[in-house]
Amino acid sequence: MSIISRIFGKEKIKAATISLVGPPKSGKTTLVRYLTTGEPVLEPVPTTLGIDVRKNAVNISGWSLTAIDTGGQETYRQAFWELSIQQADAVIFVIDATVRESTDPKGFSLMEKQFEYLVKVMPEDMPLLILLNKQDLVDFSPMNIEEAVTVFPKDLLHGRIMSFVACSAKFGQGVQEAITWLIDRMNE
Ligand SMILES: Nc1nc2c(ncn2[C@@H]2O[C@H](COP(=O)(O)OP(=O)(O)OP(=O)(O)O)[C@@H](O)[C@H]2O)c(=O)[nH]1
Ligand SMILES: [Mg+2]
Repeated sequence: MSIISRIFGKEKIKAATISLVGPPKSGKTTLVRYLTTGEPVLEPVPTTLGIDVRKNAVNISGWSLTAIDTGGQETYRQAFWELSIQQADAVIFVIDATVRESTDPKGFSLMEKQFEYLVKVMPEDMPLLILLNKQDLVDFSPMNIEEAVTVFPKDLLHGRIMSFVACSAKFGQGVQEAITWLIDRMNE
């Protein structure tokens, strides 16, 4: 991992870059907004057109984390995901946990296809966090971790440094757990 350590005055701050990828409208930009403001994101955010490499940095537990927010549409996947991952120390794959094969077959198969692409282009030793987002939409019984484990092919996850976290980027539930997992991997 290419973690950069910098010295700011006497305090040592470690910096890392996190690539956010995943299907369109899964909540990547909402997550960035929640992380940078610490407030619920009640208004919809604009669709990401391409890649957003503005310095979306947050300081947590001695780390300065910069998010690269990547558009989820297929054209942006083809153009930017690999580039986004190449700049990163870890990847978060954000999914809308209410999208199931039975209720939204198109959305589900896009997610599967994009995940297969992701594991092809990301290094095997790069930490991968799969976020099961939109847990606040309880009326849709969003996928929990138990179900997600059956959805993601085991052979694609085998040997990877990875985890699932259920969250709501909109309200922040589970976000702390997600970031803690990533920081723990960085500290290793
Ligand atoms: N209920 C709920 N809605 C969410 C959550 N996260 C995102 N959304 C909504 O989902 C929609 C899409 O969110 P974005 O953050 O723009 O999704 P994205 O993954 O960045 O989408 P692209 O930029 O197109 O790839 C918006 O209307 C958000 O308000 C969540 O945790 N819960
Ligand atoms: Mg976006």
